[in-house]
Amino acid sequence: MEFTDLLFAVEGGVATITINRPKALNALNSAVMGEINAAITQCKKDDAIRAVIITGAGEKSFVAGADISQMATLRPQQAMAFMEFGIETFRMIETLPKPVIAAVNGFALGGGTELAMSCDFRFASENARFGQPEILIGLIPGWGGTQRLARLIGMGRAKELIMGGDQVNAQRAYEIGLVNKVFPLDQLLPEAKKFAAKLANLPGFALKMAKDAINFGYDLSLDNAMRLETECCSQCFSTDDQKEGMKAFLEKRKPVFKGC
Ligand code: CO8
Repeated sequence: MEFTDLLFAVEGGVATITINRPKALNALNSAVMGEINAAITQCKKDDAIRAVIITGAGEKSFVAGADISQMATLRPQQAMAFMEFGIETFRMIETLPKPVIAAVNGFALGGGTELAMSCDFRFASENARFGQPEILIGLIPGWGGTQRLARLIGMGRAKELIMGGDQVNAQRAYEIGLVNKVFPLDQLLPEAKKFAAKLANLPGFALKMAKDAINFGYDLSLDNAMRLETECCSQCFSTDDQKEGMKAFLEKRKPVFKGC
């Protein structure tokens, strides 16, 4: 696939999507959002892709937010259309039937934090900074930030970031559960790739079921969520990988998973 503002590479079952507008600190305009949407669609369609990494070009920024120069003159209906497309695209990432890692290499502000939160895992470089500074430009988050941030770090801390507009560094983001791991910048992508390669070789259907049970069970009652877990877990028994995993355990050997 040909992209203008993204780099898209697939190696060893892992797709790496690099947002590539470093002069604008990888800010997301509608063209970039369209390309992210297309790249995620490709990741969904291609069975050879079993894990995805999303990162930003350069050493300074993952994504510095939605493109303010594009947003400045939007009328409410245009703003709503831009928001709805972003919501749809980030939801595609969140519900992609494959694991997605955000490798956050610097600023992840506004739409950058929102993009990272739509991924399953957030790995951050030591120079990463997170925040929802929309309030400082007379807005609130519009790509899911009010909801995903509160779910990830709790209402009180989410309100502090969203209503106060403060940023947090990588270490603080780790402490409040916003990121999974922190690495020196030069180790970030290698570590993300190592983890993605590990995921790419795990039973793919079971990974999808785990993701579905967590994502779709989260807002259900405990009883209904347990029911969903039962369904997701029982479906794993229809796969070759489940048979192979258990057989290999009993035969005291390493399993060879096929991803089905
Ligand atoms: N949009 C457009 N351009 C940007 C953005 C952005 N979000 N962020 C940085 N840039 C551009 C700058 O304008 C500058 O361009 P130029 O060189 O042409 O002047 C270039 O990137 C470099 O930026 P700085 O010179 O400002 O670099 P600094 O190191 O001094 O500062 C910061 C870096 C702190 C990241 C600073 O650039 C900044 O504060 N950026 C804006 C961060 C922000 O407010 N993000 C939130 C945006 S709103 C949002 O994401 C809402 C999402 C939901 C939207 C719904 C849509 C309708």
